[in-house]
Amino acid sequence: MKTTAIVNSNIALVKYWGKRDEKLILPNNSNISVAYDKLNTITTVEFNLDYSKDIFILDSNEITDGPVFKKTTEHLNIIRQKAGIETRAKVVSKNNFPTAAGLASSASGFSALAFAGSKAAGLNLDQRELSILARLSGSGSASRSLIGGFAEWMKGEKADGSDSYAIQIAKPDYWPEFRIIVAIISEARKKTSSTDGMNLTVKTCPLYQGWLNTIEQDLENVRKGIAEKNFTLIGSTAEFNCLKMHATMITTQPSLIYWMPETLEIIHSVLDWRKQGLEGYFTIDAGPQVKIICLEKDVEEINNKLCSIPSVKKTIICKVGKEAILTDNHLF
Ligand code: 2P0
Repeated sequence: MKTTAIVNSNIALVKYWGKRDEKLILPNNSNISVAYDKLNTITTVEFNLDYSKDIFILDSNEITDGPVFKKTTEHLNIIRQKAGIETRAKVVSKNNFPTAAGLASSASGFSALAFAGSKAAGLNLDQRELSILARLSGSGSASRSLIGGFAEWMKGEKADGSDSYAIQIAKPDYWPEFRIIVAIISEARKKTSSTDGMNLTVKTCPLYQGWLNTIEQDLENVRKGIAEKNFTLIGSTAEFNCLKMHATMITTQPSLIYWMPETLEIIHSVLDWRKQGLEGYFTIDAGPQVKIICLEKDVEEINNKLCSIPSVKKTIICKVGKEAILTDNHLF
């Protein structure tokens, strides 16, 4: 009854921002991501009659209350119900990158919980069922993280969410030259969670409908860009999509400004470098970090330039990551 999963985090090229169903975590729009090979969560889950309550240890700290604890126990309840057991669990989880700082820790974290938890409970779910379970954990982007490679989370049409799950649209080794550079400028936790932020945007942002109106075009461009390995099409679409999402965040009431001055400094630098012929495109999630996508031929030059910006604390150069795996290297 003890299982350990390793799941890569992911970065969206077409973002998920807003839900059509808050309880089932169903998105207003389909979205496409690529897995990071170097950012991951490792999670061990054990169901054991010796435990009188669920225990959750994240990055060496025991969590006993708050939204993350609530989501974790609720997710364990879903797994218990599916497996027909009532046993309590111990969950130990570690991220190899800063938690809740805009690097999609909830995506890999809840995905790893779904994968390790369902196996530990004796369930043998296929990829579609796992993607749905990961989404129900309370983090929509978790549905994409198990998949690896390039993944599309289809918004689906059904009220019960049975057609809302992620599929792989290109394998991890499909595009060996594809790179994502993560520039870390702050390791502070964000002030407004994605869940709260996107709900506020849907309720109060006057530009939100405009965001939804242009999504299909962005999805089409990114799918085409992947199929044809047209990097310019993917990069320019992803950058534009990110700016549109942030436009809705900024015009939410009260305003959600995830950028810091250093974020803008990198944005301007990437735009300048591109004018000089260095092809990188930025994308930013619900946090201050900037991720730059580029091809192998330019990665060293872009990374050197990034590292020469004083506010960049460190960079992590990633290739396209693989699907989730199970391991016998348990955390306890
Ligand atoms: C994404 N983000 O597509 C977008 C871009 C953040 C900005 O998915 O409410 O933690 O738990 O479903 O999955 C982060 O949102 O939010 C996210 P919930 P989640 O990657």
